[in-house]
Amino acid sequence: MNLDNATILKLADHLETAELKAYDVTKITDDHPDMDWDDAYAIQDEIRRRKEARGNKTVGLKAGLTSFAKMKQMGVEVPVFGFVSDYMSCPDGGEIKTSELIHPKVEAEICVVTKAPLSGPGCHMGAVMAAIDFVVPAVEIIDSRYRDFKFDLKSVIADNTSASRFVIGGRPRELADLDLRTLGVVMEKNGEIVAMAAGAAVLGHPLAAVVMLANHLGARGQEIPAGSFIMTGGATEAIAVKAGDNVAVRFQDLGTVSMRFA
Ligand code: 0L1
Ligand code: MG
Repeated sequence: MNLDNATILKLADHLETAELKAYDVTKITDDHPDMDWDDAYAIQDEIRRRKEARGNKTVGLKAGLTSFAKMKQMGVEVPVFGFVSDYMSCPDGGEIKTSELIHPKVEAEICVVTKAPLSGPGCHMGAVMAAIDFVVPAVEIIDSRYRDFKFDLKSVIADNTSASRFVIGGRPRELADLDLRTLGVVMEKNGEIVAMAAGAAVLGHPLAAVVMLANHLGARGQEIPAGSFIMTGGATEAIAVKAGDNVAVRFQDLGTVSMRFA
C-alpha cells in the first residue's frame, strides 16, 4: 500500500460524503497518483465500515465492468467488485428520487443468491453452480461520484464501484431451469428499447463473475458467505436516466423489473 491510514480515512470520508449529499468530485488519483489496488479497496472497505457503524446493513456484493459492452464503454479490461447497503434497495415498480442522486444510469443484471459459502483461491464454475440457491433479476442504478463519470479503475473501486440503488424484481428461478448464457435481456426506457443483450455478454457466463469475486475475496482472506445476494454486472452498456423516465427490463424466464425516476 502507498497511502497512509489517515489518507485512507480522509478519502473515504470525501467519497462517502459526496455520495450521501449527492455532489460530484474529481477522481481521487488526480491528487494521489501513487495509490495502488490495495489502497483503492482499503478506501472502499472504510466506506463499508462507516455505513455499518451507522447501522446500515451490507445486503449484497457486486461485480462491475463485467460485460464487453461496459468494458468498451469505460475503456477498461478487468472487472471491479463492491457492495450494496440496505438503503440502496428500492421496490420493484416503485419510484426512485433523482434529487438524492448525481447522474444515475441503469444496468440490467442477472443476480444470484447463494446457499453455501464460496472461497478462493481456486474457486471454479462447478463450485459456484453447486452453491447457487436461486437466480433473480435486478436493475442496478449506478451513480459515480466522479464528475461526468470520468475515472480510472482505482478511483472507481474506492468509490464502491458507483453503487447507488438497486431494484430486485421478476421471480426467482432455479439455476438448473435456466441457460444463463442465452438468457435474453431487453431494456426499455419510456416504452422504447434502448439496450439488449444475452447473459453471455457478462464474461461469457454471468457465473464467471461470481468465480472472479470469490477468488478476489480469497486473495484478501475473505469469502462469499452463504445467503449472499450477488449482482454479476450489467449485461448491456449503462443507460442514463433522469426525472420523468420509466424503465422496464424484461429478462427471459425471469420476469420484468421496473421503476420510475422522479
Ligand atoms: O456496476 C458497474 O458496472 C459499475 C462499475 C463502475 C463503473 C461505472 O460507474 O460505470
Ligand atoms: Mg452494475
